[in-house]
Amino acid sequence: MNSTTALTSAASNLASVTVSPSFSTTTSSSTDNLNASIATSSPEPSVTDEPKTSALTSKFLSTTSSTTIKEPSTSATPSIDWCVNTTTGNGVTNVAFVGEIFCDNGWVVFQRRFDGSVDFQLNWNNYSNGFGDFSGELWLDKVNQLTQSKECRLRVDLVDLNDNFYFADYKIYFLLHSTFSVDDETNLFRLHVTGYSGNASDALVAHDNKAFSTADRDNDPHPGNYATAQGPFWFGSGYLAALNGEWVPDRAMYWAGVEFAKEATMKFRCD
Ligand SMILES: [Ca+2]
Repeated sequence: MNSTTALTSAASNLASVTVSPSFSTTTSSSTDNLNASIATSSPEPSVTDEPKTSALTSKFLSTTSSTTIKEPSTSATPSIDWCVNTTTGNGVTNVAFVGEIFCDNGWVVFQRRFDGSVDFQLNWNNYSNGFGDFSGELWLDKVNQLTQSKECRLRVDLVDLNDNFYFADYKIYFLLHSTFSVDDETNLFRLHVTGYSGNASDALVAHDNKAFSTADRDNDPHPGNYATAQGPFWFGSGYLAALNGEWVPDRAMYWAGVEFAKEATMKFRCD
């Protein structure tokens, strides 16, 4: 095979596995809930917001108020990251078809735990709708919608009990093929992740292509339900990570190789 043939073949293979956008053609109950929440939430600070939103507003006021918010098109543009509307890639921004998201240096944060102030042992509908708040611990819904239309990568940051920092970055793949996505609710928020690098461990290799389970929704192939004791996560017949466990001081978040973490952040970026 000469080089031209090889390139042609490689391009053909890439095309054959390209994920086609699906969020725009999918309507689910969670999408309806999202639309409902969008209708009642404003991207602009409001003094009438409830306390936790006020804290959020206060913390990020300097970022959001100095930023000219551009409304992105509802049709995704492959070269624009979801956090492009913040001048620094930090703080709260608005994505037209899902509402507010929280950006950390260009990454969309969808799970963050550091003090146990939010109960993560919650049910399916809680995870489907999201919970917590941008200034504290949170679980963001919308991940399936944001990761269906672009090439996205995942990063997990962990701090263990001795203050050692670990990360797992899922980004290495042929060309720009996506290394992270989450299916929609009808497909049980199934996780797709590959391309590990980092100093933690490739714990999520055991969770790739697994459905999400909660205590009230057992979607794992295990005879029991791992989510009952380990907290909601993408479980298979075994597990190497469980980052949404019930908060027992110092033991809420498990990651093979790190063992227990006291802080965890899961975030993604799409290009
Ligand atoms: Ca099961």
